[in-house]
Amino acid sequence: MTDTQHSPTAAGSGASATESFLTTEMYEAARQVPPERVDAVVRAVLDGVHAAIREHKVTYPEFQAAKAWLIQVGEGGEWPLFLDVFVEHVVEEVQAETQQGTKGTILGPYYLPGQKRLTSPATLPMREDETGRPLVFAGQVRDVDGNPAPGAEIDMWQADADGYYSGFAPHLPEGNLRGLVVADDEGRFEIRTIQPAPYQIPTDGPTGKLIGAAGWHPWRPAHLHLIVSAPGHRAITTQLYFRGGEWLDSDVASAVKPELVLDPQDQGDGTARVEYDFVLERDAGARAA
Ligand code: MBD
Ligand code: FE
Repeated sequence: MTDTQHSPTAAGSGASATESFLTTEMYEAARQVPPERVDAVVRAVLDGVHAAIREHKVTYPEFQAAKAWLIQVGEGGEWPLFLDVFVEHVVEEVQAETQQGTKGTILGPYYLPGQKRLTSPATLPMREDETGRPLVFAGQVRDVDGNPAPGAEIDMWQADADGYYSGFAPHLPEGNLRGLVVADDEGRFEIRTIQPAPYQIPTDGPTGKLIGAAGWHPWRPAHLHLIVSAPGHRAITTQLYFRGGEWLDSDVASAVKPELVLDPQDQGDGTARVEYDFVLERDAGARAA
Protein backbone atom coordinates (compact mmCIF):
# COMPACT_ATOMS: atom_id res chain seq x y z
CA MET A 1 0.00 0.00 0.00
CA THR A 2 1.07 3.56 -0.64
CA ASP A 3 1.67 6.25 1.91
CA THR A 4 -1.42 8.09 0.72
CA GLN A 5 -3.58 5.15 1.63
CA HIS A 6 -1.97 5.07 5.04
CA SER A 7 -2.35 8.74 5.83
CA PRO A 8 -5.29 9.53 8.11
CA THR A 9 -8.11 11.24 6.26
CA ALA A 10 -11.19 13.03 7.47
CA ALA A 11 -13.26 10.58 5.45
CA GLY A 12 -11.52 7.77 7.33
CA SER A 13 -11.08 8.05 11.06
CA GLY A 14 -13.13 11.15 11.84
CA ALA A 15 -16.23 10.15 9.91
CA SER A 16 -16.15 6.50 11.03
CA ALA A 17 -16.21 7.78 14.59
CA THR A 18 -19.61 9.35 13.85
CA GLU A 19 -21.01 6.07 12.50
CA SER A 20 -19.65 4.28 15.53
CA PHE A 21 -21.13 6.79 17.97
CA LEU A 22 -24.59 6.60 16.45
CA THR A 23 -24.75 2.88 17.27
CA THR A 24 -23.77 3.16 20.94
CA GLU A 25 -25.93 3.38 24.05
CA MET A 26 -24.25 6.72 24.76
CA TYR A 27 -26.34 8.11 21.90
CA GLU A 28 -29.50 6.65 23.44
CA ALA A 29 -28.73 8.39 26.74
CA ALA A 30 -28.91 11.71 24.90
CA ARG A 31 -32.72 11.45 24.75
CA GLN A 32 -33.01 11.66 28.52
CA VAL A 33 -31.61 15.11 29.31
CA PRO A 34 -34.40 17.05 31.15
CA PRO A 35 -35.52 20.50 29.88
CA GLU A 36 -34.19 22.34 32.96
CA ARG A 37 -30.70 21.09 32.20
CA VAL A 38 -30.95 21.94 28.52
CA ASP A 39 -32.09 25.43 29.48
CA ALA A 40 -29.36 26.01 32.07
CA VAL A 41 -26.43 24.51 30.16
CA VAL A 42 -27.26 25.72 26.65
CA ARG A 43 -27.94 29.18 28.03
CA ALA A 44 -24.50 29.18 29.69
CA VAL A 45 -22.82 27.98 26.47
CA LEU A 46 -24.54 30.73 24.46
CA ASP A 47 -23.61 33.31 27.12
CA GLY A 48 -19.99 32.20 26.67
CA VAL A 49 -20.21 32.54 22.89
CA HIS A 50 -21.80 35.98 23.18
CA ALA A 51 -19.09 37.08 25.64
CA ALA A 52 -16.33 35.90 23.26
CA ILE A 53 -17.90 37.84 20.37
CA ARG A 54 -18.07 41.02 22.47
CA GLU A 55 -14.59 40.63 23.93
CA HIS A 56 -12.94 39.99 20.57
CA LYS A 57 -15.23 42.21 18.49
CA VAL A 58 -15.99 39.33 16.10
CA THR A 59 -16.77 40.59 12.59
CA TYR A 60 -19.32 39.37 10.04
CA PRO A 61 -16.65 37.61 7.91
CA GLU A 62 -15.43 35.81 11.04
CA PHE A 63 -18.99 34.83 11.98
CA GLN A 64 -19.57 33.44 8.47
CA ALA A 65 -16.22 31.59 8.62
CA ALA A 66 -17.33 29.97 11.87
CA LYS A 67 -20.65 28.98 10.28
CA ALA A 68 -18.88 27.43 7.28
CA TRP A 69 -16.55 25.51 9.59
CA LEU A 70 -19.40 24.18 11.74
CA ILE A 71 -21.16 22.93 8.59
CA GLN A 72 -17.95 21.18 7.50
CA VAL A 73 -17.49 19.45 10.84
CA GLY A 74 -20.98 18.00 10.53
CA GLU A 75 -20.63 17.03 6.89
CA GLY A 76 -17.22 15.52 7.52
CA GLY A 77 -18.59 13.54 10.47
CA GLU A 78 -15.98 14.98 12.82
CA TRP A 79 -18.15 16.03 15.75
CA PRO A 80 -17.10 13.04 17.88
CA LEU A 81 -13.45 13.73 17.08
CA PHE A 82 -13.67 17.46 17.75
CA LEU A 83 -15.74 17.15 20.94
CA ASP A 84 -13.65 14.35 22.42
CA VAL A 85 -10.44 16.25 21.72
CA PHE A 86 -11.47 19.71 22.91
CA VAL A 87 -14.37 19.24 25.31
CA GLU A 88 -14.47 15.75 26.84
CA HIS A 89 -11.60 16.35 29.25
CA VAL A 90 -13.68 18.84 31.23
CA VAL A 91 -16.67 16.47 31.42
CA GLU A 92 -14.27 13.83 32.74
CA GLU A 93 -12.78 16.31 35.21
CA VAL A 94 -16.26 16.98 36.62
CA GLN A 95 -17.09 13.27 36.83
CA ALA A 96 -13.74 12.63 38.56
CA GLU A 97 -14.83 14.87 41.45
CA THR A 98 -16.97 11.95 42.66
CA GLN A 99 -14.68 9.09 41.70
CA GLN A 100 -12.15 7.35 43.91
CA GLY A 101 -9.45 4.88 42.97
CA THR A 102 -7.40 4.88 39.79
CA LYS A 103 -7.53 8.15 37.88
CA GLY A 104 -9.77 8.14 34.85
CA THR A 105 -9.40 10.14 31.69
CA ILE A 106 -11.31 10.59 28.46
CA LEU A 107 -12.81 7.77 26.37
CA GLY A 108 -12.12 9.40 23.00
CA PRO A 109 -13.80 8.58 19.68
CA TYR A 110 -12.21 5.20 18.88
CA TYR A 111 -13.71 2.75 21.39
CA LEU A 112 -15.46 -0.22 19.79
CA PRO A 113 -17.44 -2.52 22.10
CA GLY A 114 -17.75 -6.25 21.62
CA GLN A 115 -14.12 -7.16 21.09
CA LYS A 116 -12.68 -10.66 21.37
CA ARG A 117 -12.68 -12.05 24.94
CA LEU A 118 -9.24 -13.26 25.96
CA THR A 119 -8.14 -15.00 29.14
CA SER A 120 -5.10 -13.66 30.97
CA PRO A 121 -2.23 -14.15 30.24
CA ALA A 122 -3.28 -12.82 26.84
CA THR A 123 -1.85 -11.35 23.67
CA LEU A 124 -3.87 -8.64 21.93
CA PRO A 125 -4.87 -9.63 18.40
CA MET A 126 -2.20 -8.29 16.07
CA ARG A 127 -0.76 -8.81 12.60
CA GLU A 128 1.93 -11.40 12.13
CA ASP A 129 4.35 -8.62 11.18
CA GLU A 130 3.09 -6.09 13.71
CA THR A 131 5.86 -3.57 14.32
CA GLY A 132 6.65 -1.68 17.51
CA ARG A 133 8.45 -2.52 20.73
CA PRO A 134 6.80 -5.58 22.33
CA LEU A 135 5.27 -4.64 25.66
CA VAL A 136 4.15 -6.83 28.54
CA PHE A 137 1.57 -4.99 30.60
CA ALA A 138 0.73 -6.71 33.90
CA GLY A 139 -0.97 -5.89 37.16
CA GLN A 140 -3.86 -6.46 39.51
CA VAL A 141 -7.35 -5.02 39.86
CA ARG A 142 -8.28 -4.32 43.51
CA ASP A 143 -10.98 -2.47 45.43
CA VAL A 144 -10.36 0.69 47.47
CA ASP A 145 -9.64 -1.44 50.57
CA GLY A 146 -6.92 -3.37 48.79
CA ASN A 147 -8.90 -6.56 48.25
CA PRO A 148 -8.47 -8.34 44.92
CA ALA A 149 -11.42 -7.86 42.53
CA PRO A 150 -12.51 -11.24 41.18
CA GLY A 151 -14.12 -11.22 37.74
CA ALA A 152 -12.18 -8.14 36.64
CA GLU A 153 -12.01 -7.37 32.93
CA ILE A 154 -9.69 -5.08 31.03
CA ASP A 155 -11.18 -3.79 27.79
CA MET A 156 -8.23 -2.40 25.92
CA TRP A 157 -7.61 -0.62 22.60
CA GLN A 158 -4.71 1.28 21.17
CA ALA A 159 -3.07 2.68 18.06
CA ASP A 160 -0.40 0.67 16.27
CA ALA A 161 3.25 1.70 15.89
CA ASP A 162 2.21 4.11 13.10
CA GLY A 163 -0.50 5.77 15.21
CA TYR A 164 -3.55 4.18 13.55
CA TYR A 165 -6.59 2.53 15.16
CA SER A 166 -8.22 -0.57 13.71
CA GLY A 167 -11.84 0.10 12.74
CA PHE A 168 -10.87 3.65 11.78
CA ALA A 169 -8.09 3.03 9.26
CA PRO A 170 -9.03 0.86 6.29
CA HIS A 171 -5.62 -0.83 5.97
CA LEU A 172 -5.84 -2.47 9.41
CA PRO A 173 -7.54 -5.82 10.11
CA GLU A 174 -10.72 -5.65 12.18
CA GLY A 175 -10.03 -5.96 15.91
CA ASN A 176 -6.31 -5.32 15.58
CA LEU A 177 -4.82 -4.29 18.94
CA ARG A 178 -8.20 -4.48 20.66
CA GLY A 179 -9.32 -7.02 23.22
CA LEU A 180 -11.35 -7.73 26.33
CA VAL A 181 -8.99 -9.45 28.74
CA VAL A 182 -10.45 -11.47 31.61
CA ALA A 183 -8.24 -11.34 34.72
CA ASP A 184 -7.75 -14.30 37.08
CA ASP A 185 -9.64 -14.95 40.35
CA GLU A 186 -7.49 -12.40 42.15
CA GLY A 187 -7.85 -9.71 39.50
CA ARG A 188 -4.37 -10.33 38.13
CA PHE A 189 -3.68 -9.85 34.45
CA GLU A 190 -0.83 -10.00 31.98
CA ILE A 191 -1.27 -8.62 28.48
CA ARG A 192 1.18 -8.78 25.60
CA THR A 193 0.98 -6.00 23.08
CA ILE A 194 3.21 -3.46 21.36
CA GLN A 195 4.01 0.09 22.37
CA PRO A 196 1.81 2.46 20.35
CA ALA A 197 3.00 5.60 18.55
CA PRO A 198 1.69 9.10 19.23
CA TYR A 199 -1.63 9.89 17.54
CA GLN A 200 -2.08 12.73 15.08
CA ILE A 201 -5.50 14.32 14.49
CA PRO A 202 -6.21 13.98 10.73
CA THR A 203 -4.87 17.23 9.27
CA ASP A 204 -7.06 17.21 6.16
CA GLY A 205 -10.46 17.39 7.88
CA PRO A 206 -12.18 20.37 9.53
CA THR A 207 -10.71 19.62 12.97
CA GLY A 208 -7.21 19.52 11.51
CA LYS A 209 -7.89 22.66 9.48
CA LEU A 210 -8.91 24.51 12.62
CA ILE A 211 -5.80 23.32 14.44
CA GLY A 212 -3.67 24.55 11.53
CA ALA A 213 -5.54 27.87 11.27
CA ALA A 214 -4.98 28.49 14.99
CA GLY A 215 -1.32 27.49 14.86
CA TRP A 216 -1.76 24.61 17.34
CA HIS A 217 -0.28 21.13 16.97
CA PRO A 218 -2.39 18.03 16.21
CA TRP A 219 -0.69 15.46 18.46
CA ARG A 220 -1.65 13.21 21.35
CA PRO A 221 1.12 11.39 23.20
CA ALA A 222 1.29 7.61 22.74
CA HIS A 223 -1.30 5.91 24.92
CA LEU A 224 -3.18 2.74 25.77
CA HIS A 225 -6.95 3.02 26.27
CA LEU A 226 -8.61 0.94 28.99
CA ILE A 227 -11.98 0.35 30.54
CA VAL A 228 -11.39 -1.65 33.71
CA SER A 229 -14.42 -3.25 35.33
CA ALA A 230 -15.36 -5.83 37.96
CA PRO A 231 -18.76 -7.04 39.21
CA GLY A 232 -20.08 -4.77 42.00
CA HIS A 233 -17.57 -2.05 41.19
CA ARG A 234 -17.66 1.21 39.26
CA ALA A 235 -15.84 0.79 35.97
CA ILE A 236 -13.03 3.17 35.19
CA THR A 237 -12.29 4.57 31.73
CA THR A 238 -8.69 5.65 31.47
CA GLN A 239 -5.53 5.87 29.40
CA LEU A 240 -1.91 5.07 30.17
CA TYR A 241 0.97 7.04 28.71
CA PHE A 242 4.72 6.45 28.41
CA ARG A 243 7.38 8.30 30.36
CA GLY A 244 9.63 10.42 28.19
CA GLY A 245 7.18 10.23 25.28
CA GLU A 246 6.63 13.13 22.93
CA TRP A 247 3.62 15.45 23.52
CA LEU A 248 3.10 14.34 27.13
CA ASP A 249 3.17 17.98 28.23
CA SER A 250 1.05 19.34 25.38
CA ASP A 251 -1.60 16.71 24.55
CA VAL A 252 -4.03 18.30 22.08
CA ALA A 253 -6.82 16.51 23.99
CA SER A 254 -5.62 17.68 27.45
CA ALA A 255 -6.09 14.15 28.83
CA VAL A 256 -2.74 13.36 30.47
CA LYS A 257 -2.55 12.98 34.26
CA PRO A 258 0.77 12.35 36.03
CA GLU A 259 -0.60 9.22 37.78
CA LEU A 260 -1.22 7.64 34.36
CA VAL A 261 2.34 7.64 33.02
CA LEU A 262 4.01 4.24 32.68
CA ASP A 263 7.74 3.62 32.75
CA PRO A 264 8.26 0.26 31.01
CA GLN A 265 11.62 -1.38 31.64
CA ASP A 266 13.59 -2.97 28.86
CA GLN A 267 14.04 -6.67 29.55
CA GLY A 268 17.30 -6.89 27.63
CA ASP A 269 15.69 -8.68 24.68
CA GLY A 270 13.98 -5.70 23.04
CA THR A 271 10.85 -6.40 25.05
CA ALA A 272 9.59 -3.98 27.68
CA ARG A 273 7.59 -4.81 30.78
CA VAL A 274 5.55 -2.65 33.10
CA GLU A 275 3.21 -3.26 36.02
CA TYR A 276 0.19 -1.14 36.79
CA ASP A 277 -2.48 -1.89 39.38
CA PHE A 278 -6.02 -0.58 39.13
CA VAL A 279 -8.17 0.42 42.10
CA LEU A 280 -11.96 0.41 41.64
CA GLU A 281 -14.52 1.86 44.01
CA ARG A 282 -17.67 -0.04 44.88
CA ASP A 283 -20.75 0.37 42.74
CA ALA A 284 -23.18 3.32 42.80
CA GLY A 285 -25.35 1.79 45.57
CA ALA A 286 -22.55 1.85 48.12
CA ARG A 287 -21.52 5.33 47.03
CA ALA A 288 -24.90 7.06 46.92
CA ALA A 289 -25.16 9.93 49.38
C1 MBD B 1 -7.50 9.58 20.07
O1 MBD B 1 -6.76 8.47 19.90
C2 MBD B 1 -7.92 9.83 21.31
O2 MBD B 1 -7.58 8.99 22.28
C3 MBD B 1 -8.69 10.97 21.57
C4 MBD B 1 -9.14 11.28 22.93
C5 MBD B 1 -9.03 11.82 20.54
C6 MBD B 1 -8.60 11.55 19.27
C7 MBD B 1 -7.84 10.43 19.05
FE1 FE C 1 -6.59 7.30 21.51
